[in-house]
Amino acid sequence: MSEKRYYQPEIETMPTEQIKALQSEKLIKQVKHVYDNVPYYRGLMDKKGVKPEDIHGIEDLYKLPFLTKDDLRDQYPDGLVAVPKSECVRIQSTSGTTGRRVVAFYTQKDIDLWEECCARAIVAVGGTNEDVCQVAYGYGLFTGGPGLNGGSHKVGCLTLPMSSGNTDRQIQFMTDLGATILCCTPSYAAYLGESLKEKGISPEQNTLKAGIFGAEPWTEEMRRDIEKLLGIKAYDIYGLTEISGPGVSFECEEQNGMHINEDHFLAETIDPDTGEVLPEGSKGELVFTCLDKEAFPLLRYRTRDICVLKRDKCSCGRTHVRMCKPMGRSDDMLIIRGVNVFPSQIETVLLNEGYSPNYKIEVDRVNNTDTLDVYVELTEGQFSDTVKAITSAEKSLANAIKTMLGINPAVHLVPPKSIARSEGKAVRVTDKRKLHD
Ligand code: DLL
Repeated sequence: MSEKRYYQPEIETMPTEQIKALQSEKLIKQVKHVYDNVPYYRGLMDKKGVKPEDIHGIEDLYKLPFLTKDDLRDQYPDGLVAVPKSECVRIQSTSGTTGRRVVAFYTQKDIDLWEECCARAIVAVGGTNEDVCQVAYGYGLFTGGPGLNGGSHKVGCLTLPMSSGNTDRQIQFMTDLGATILCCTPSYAAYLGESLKEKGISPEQNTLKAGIFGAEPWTEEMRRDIEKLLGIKAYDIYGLTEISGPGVSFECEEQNGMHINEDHFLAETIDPDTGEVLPEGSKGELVFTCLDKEAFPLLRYRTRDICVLKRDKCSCGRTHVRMCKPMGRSDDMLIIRGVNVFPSQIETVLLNEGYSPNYKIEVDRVNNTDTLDVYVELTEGQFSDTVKAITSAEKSLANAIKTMLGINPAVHLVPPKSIARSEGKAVRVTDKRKLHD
């Protein structure tokens, strides 16, 4: 891209000292807002002996207590909401089961700021009102579709709200309406690329120029594959429901780390074991404080994503700190086909269905699609069944897991004592995908 483009140039290129001053000013107000309106967080602050008056700027951030996903589950559905319900206009929610879901609330202003973050990401890949933006992230509770849809409107692109799946229709609309920017998960982008190839549509024949891909880990190799398959530049975008959704950070033309929208989200990295704040440049767990959010203003939220922050100058001209691709998680959450999965959810189903807790989970990526295999040991009593009975038991267990997770596993019932026992902690999950470099 020759000409440098920003959606909000004065903010995106603001000198670091100025951003920090802005963050301090917002933090002081936000802590007071949360303390006054969220009894649960007020309780955490009181327990730690910290009052809003103790926060004079971002240098005091470390005094505030952390929030974790457990706090969010504990306060399900609305214990962390900081404004009257009458001021909320939307909820979004994480993938996962009812008990595990996190419900995020938004005021109209929250939605506007979130969409602006997505608009910054679209403009960063060269998007203008001349573009046709095909949004193939899921719509509904998932933040991917609604977030990029809103960003695309703000930029003035012609928006194709395709949602995920139905590949033939995606290809038809992409071709007939001349889509230039594609937004979806990287695995779906790769799948779409393969499907185009099968239909004999070459990368030169499609109208796409850029893609905005995120919501799951992907490698540099996968980026190169997608770029080749679709004949585009493929950009990363990061975010999480708890903090708003996609657009917490996004890649610029340098494709070298994602700029965090620092005017809205204050980022730290911490040691996941001790909670100690690490200097920028060290690998640690990413923690976010929402500086502007009204309805669901999480302070020091532990994302469990492990990554490195870097503040060296970026030649795109943006000054906001960059994060590397997440390098893993400090909990056991897996992201399979875009769905957040905890191994304990699978264990719950097995036990409910009368199986032993001797199982193993294998995740892989075949032809750019995630696979989930669950191996479950039968007891001596269960094993005397016929092959027909076992096959039907596998099917019904697969259905039960699908109901819990929303994704289809391959279930393999295996003979008693055939799954290796571990001497220490059970190692139940093998993730064969190479998800980061
Ligand atoms: O995945 C929001 C999103 C939608 C981001 C569309 C980008 C594009 P959740 O479902 O709440 O929200 O999942 C959040 O997904 O904590 C990371 O572990 C992971 N994740 C998100 N983006 C990336 C990425 C959306 N670019 C969780 N690379 C986060 C690696 C990502 N992991």
